Amino acid sequence: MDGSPTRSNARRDFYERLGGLSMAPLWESLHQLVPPQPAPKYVPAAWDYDKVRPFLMESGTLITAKEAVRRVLILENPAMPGSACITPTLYAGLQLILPGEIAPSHRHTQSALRFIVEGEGAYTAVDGERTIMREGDFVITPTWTWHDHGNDSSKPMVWLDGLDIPLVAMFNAGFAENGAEDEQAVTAPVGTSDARFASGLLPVDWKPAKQTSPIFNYPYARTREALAGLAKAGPPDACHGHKLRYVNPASGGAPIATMGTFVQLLPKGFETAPYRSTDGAVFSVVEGEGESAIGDRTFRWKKRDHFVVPSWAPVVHKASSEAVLFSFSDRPVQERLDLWREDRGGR
Ligand code: GTQ
Repeated sequence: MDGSPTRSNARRDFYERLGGLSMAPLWESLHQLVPPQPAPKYVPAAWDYDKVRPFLMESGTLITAKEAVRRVLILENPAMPGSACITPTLYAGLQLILPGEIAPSHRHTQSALRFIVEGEGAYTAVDGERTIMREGDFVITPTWTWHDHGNDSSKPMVWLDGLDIPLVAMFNAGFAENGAEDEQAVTAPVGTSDARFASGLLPVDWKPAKQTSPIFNYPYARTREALAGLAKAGPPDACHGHKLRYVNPASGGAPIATMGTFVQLLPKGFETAPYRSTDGAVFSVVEGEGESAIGDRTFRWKKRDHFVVPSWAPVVHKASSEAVLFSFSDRPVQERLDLWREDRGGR
């Protein structure tokens, strides 16, 4: 009887009538709903900066930063067209600000990170304090903080925007508002947060109000020094090379509650052991050249290129010159939910 045409016709008829009640049979989708291991519906992909940059510059001739509010070209996962997602939980884009331009003040519940790809001297203001940005700086715009960007330098500035837009959308927890003025009032001198929070010291009676870091610029000069020191101090990790995570000094956790950020130094000629983890990650190449095998694809990369590694896809990085990679993922969220797993292949 099982599998007979009569039986399958009866089932189809049953499903159809059941659908009328907004119900469905679990047994037809159980395997997909509870997979034996992650089976992401998005794919590895890479963006070559030599191909991307002309489009960025062309966008600068078509719309001003002010009119666009944020003049950004979204890095969209090729398997999720129209979604504005690079992974199902993360958004990434490349933002351009030309000399003299302003991206007006607004705030939203989505948190943002900036990783500076090209240029020097533009600022981001966060809740009344500006920071001047340089290549390789990692800057955060925590949830619900006022932020505007401006470029007082003589060159275009490009940075990688990483936001938790898809996560916030999944929770339907998005709120946003525009500032009364394009540029918010400056209420603290440049360097205030750095002086108060970035030296392994905290103001004596200061208590954190939220999970996000009180430091909002992690300058590359310091990051690079830490990586160089780490490389001198001991051998590279088999799977990661010399890898560090950015940290909120007040909590030991990630600087942003929803996104983890990482930076790793790969010595010249180093090849990482195959590694996978449940957090899909977006990479920005800061220095050097090499290639990454991600699942069954291999991408060559150099300074300013970007690529995405899906959840649970095995990855092997090979550096043909000494290389530095910045990356971000939803790892802190997965850790909070006791979901995060890695597979070091026994290393
Ligand atoms: O700078 O506020 O790439 O709100 C996307 C949404 C940047 C920003 C993006 C945003 C921003």
